[in-house]
This record gives sequence, C-alpha cells and structure tokens, in this order.
Amino acid sequence: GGDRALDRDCTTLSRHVLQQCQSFAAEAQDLSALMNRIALAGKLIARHMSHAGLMEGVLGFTGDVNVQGESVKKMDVYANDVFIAVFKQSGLVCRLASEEMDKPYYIPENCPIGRYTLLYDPIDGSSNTDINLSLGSIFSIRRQEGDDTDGKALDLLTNGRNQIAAGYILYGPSTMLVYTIGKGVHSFTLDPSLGEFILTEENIRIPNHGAVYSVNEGNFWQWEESYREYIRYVHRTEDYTARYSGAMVSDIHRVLIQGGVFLYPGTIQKPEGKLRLLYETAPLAYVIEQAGGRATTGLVDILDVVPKKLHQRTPLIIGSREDVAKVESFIQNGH
Ligand code: P6P
Repeated sequence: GGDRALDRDCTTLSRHVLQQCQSFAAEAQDLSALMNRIALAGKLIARHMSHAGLMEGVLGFTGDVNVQGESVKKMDVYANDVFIAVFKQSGLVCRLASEEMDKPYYIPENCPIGRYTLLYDPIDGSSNTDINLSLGSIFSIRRQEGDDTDGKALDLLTNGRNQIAAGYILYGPSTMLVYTIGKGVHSFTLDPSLGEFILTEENIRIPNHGAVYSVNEGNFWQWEESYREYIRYVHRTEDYTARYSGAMVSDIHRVLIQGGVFLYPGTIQKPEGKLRLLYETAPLAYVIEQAGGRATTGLVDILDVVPKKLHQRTPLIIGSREDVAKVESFIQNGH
C-alpha cells in the first residue's frame, strides 16, 4: 500500500546504517554520519559528471602526470577535492588516503579528534569520463590507531579485515551506492528529486555461479601460462560470456548482481598487477565477501594481504565462489 512506498522513501542511507548497528552508541552515530558524508560526495560528483558535456573544465586532462605515471583527468582532481572538502567538515576523519595523492592528506582541524581514516579512489575508470560511460568511486573506512605523529600512517599497513565500512558509488544510468559495515551488503539509488539515496536492495547475495567472466584479454600474452589456460577454457565452454567495461566498479557490480568473475591478473613484468590494495581491491573484496562471494590474489585472500606500503598493488580475482574457484584451479595446478 501507499505507506510501504512512503516507508521505503524514508529508508535513507543514514537511517539504514543506524538500523544496521541496532544501537545508537557513539560508533553507530559516527558510521551513520560517515556514510552520510560519502553520500554527499557521491551526489556532488554525480552532479558534476552530469554537466560534463555542458560546461568547460570538466572533460579532458589537466596536463599533469600523477604519482602512478598516469595523465591526470580533470574529473580525478575534482572528485579527489570533493572527498577532502566533504570530510573536512565531518569532524570525524583525520586522514584521507587516495590514489590521487602520494601521501595521506591530514585535516588539521579534525586531528587528532577525528578517529577515522578514509581510503578512497575518487574516480575509478576515469578513462570513461570523456565517453559518457559508467564510472565509480571506491571507499574504505578504518579506525585510526594512535596519532600518526610521524605522518607515515603505518597503522594503515594492516589487512583488510580491519575495515569498518567499505563500498562504492556507481555513476551509471542511475547513481547507486553499495556499502557494507560487516552486516551484509545493501544498495541505494540516488533520487535526484529528493537528493537522497533510497534503499533499493538489502542483504544482497551474489549467485554461487554466473555466466560472466570480466578481464582485459588484450593482456593475454603478458600473463603467465595458467591464466592463458583459463582463458582457453572459458573460450571452449558454453558456460561463459565476456563483459569488460574499463571501469571495474561497473564490472564488479554486474558480478555482484548476476554472478560470475572479474579478474585483473598480474603480468610476467608486473606480478602485482595494476590495482591498489588499500582503496581498490580490499574494499571491493570486503563487499563481495559480505555478499557471499570470494576475492583472492590467486594465492591468498585479498582481505588477508598485509601491505608493505600505502599504494601497494595486488592481482585480483573476485566474484562468485564457483567461478573464483575455477580460476584458482588453473593457478594452483600450475597449468
Ligand atoms: P586496463 C581503471 O583505470 C581501472 O583501475 C579499473 O577500473 C579497470 O577495470 C582497469 O583499471 C582497466 O585497466 O588495463 O584493462 O585498461
């Protein structure tokens, strides 16, 4: 009836987080406020993106090259600044670590009061910005242990089971926010007319098997033989079809909903692969594991990897249990 529709419209993200915590203790309030800030960042980025083709200064490159040696897109910089601006006002976060910044950004006003750290990839898949295809932001929230007075953020160099919240924002035909605080995975859709993320699906469960494998086969000859054997296998069987968008938030969201597997393997030259652990593979692994799926480097679970440095990379095989196991069977049998 009408009241159900009204109740759904009132299930905003901040309310849902409090429901999840089943408490109004300080940390529950903090998490609700933190997720609200993530939602605000998502709204600001989505709004900017929707104007990309309509105003100057949104599309294209800044002309700089970032610490990864990649040319910086204006959208990357804008989105990175949005997260800093939004969390400056939060009073909760003291430190932000991002793909776009060589060192963490410390918010002086909040430190040492802010006891949380935000780790994020402000725009993942930015090569899709100028061609109006889907993009994502990835976020991970950790407690800050100690005061990090030397600015080395060594307390961040622990495994992904220390995340207290993680998720992503998918800027697609609609803008969706998917998150977990360790009590399942839940998705919200932005209602621009309300300016609110409204609950779409609660306790999402990833299918145990799906028909999609998602990988950039252009790297085929850079992979170890075991990956090439896996690709020959999926080519032969009728069980799999290929989907790859160039933005892993979209590809992994498809895997979360429909099942299947996303891979970004290491290569012989770069065995660690391209993706970053702390703000890409670990938060995505937390979400997919919470939905009943798996995420591994091929040898160890992503959530058990202890990084030696902030921008550490890991290979990634993530998705449905059966499909991840299939990839592992090729790697572990050393085909
Ligand atoms: P390649 C985007 O830069 C990204 O980090 C992921 O979103 C995406 O899946 C991958 O890299 C694309 O990389 O090497 O396949 O072009």
